[in-house]
Amino acid sequence: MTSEPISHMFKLVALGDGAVGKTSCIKRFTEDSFTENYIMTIGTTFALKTTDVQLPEGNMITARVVLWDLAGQPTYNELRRRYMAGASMAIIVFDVTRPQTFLDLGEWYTKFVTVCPNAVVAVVANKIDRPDRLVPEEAGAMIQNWLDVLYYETSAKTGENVDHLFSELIARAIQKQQTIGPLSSIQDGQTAPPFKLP
Ligand SMILES: Nc1nc2c(ncn2[C@@H]2O[C@H](COP(=O)(O)OP(=O)(O)OP(=O)(O)O)[C@@H](O)[C@H]2O)c(=O)[nH]1
Ligand SMILES: [Mg+2]
Repeated sequence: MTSEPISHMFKLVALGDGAVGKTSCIKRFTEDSFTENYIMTIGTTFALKTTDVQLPEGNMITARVVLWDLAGQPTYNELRRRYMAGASMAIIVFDVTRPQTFLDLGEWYTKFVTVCPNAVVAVVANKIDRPDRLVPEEAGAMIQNWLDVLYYETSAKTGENVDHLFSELIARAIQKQQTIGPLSSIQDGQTAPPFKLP
């Protein structure tokens, strides 16, 4: 097992409806903390995280990730499109206690892959600690059949699965970059079919 110097810089964007837990997932991953109070993200913020990632062949790589946290409220649509450009990863988060946030996933996915067709996408079912869950786990299997995405169930509150989600996503982005070259060289606006081809 070898460790390479920091040579990988990635942009990750967090997408999904308002109050689903985008900021909370990022905060859990970057600071290992959680706040019960809802403080709506205004416009956009970002965080940095340097993390060691194990690739499938066993190599450890140190990746530096810039995590863009974009407000989920609809007012920021135009801003969001501009900030998605150049991302090699996205998490699209929904709240398992609010089915509408699940139904909106397809729209978020389409918006993202239109701007970043070669990025790696993870759908994140968040707030699984809540007893009033309405969207079942089976919905995740459906999403994976429909869309070309990874799927994770998380709780930013307890921390369940959050590190796992980000480290797998980053490992996939590194693998993809090794296969097709730097994702940032892909032109913005290039389109791809938003759904899996048969
Ligand atoms: N129980 C529980 N509450 C959570 C979880 N994740 C987030 N929350 C709560 O849900 C609310 C919204 O979380 P945020 O992280 O601010 O949501 P957001 O998606 O960033 O919202 P916008 O910035 O408005 O787009 C806050 O009150 C959080 O404390 C979770 O996993 N479990
Ligand atoms: Mg937020």
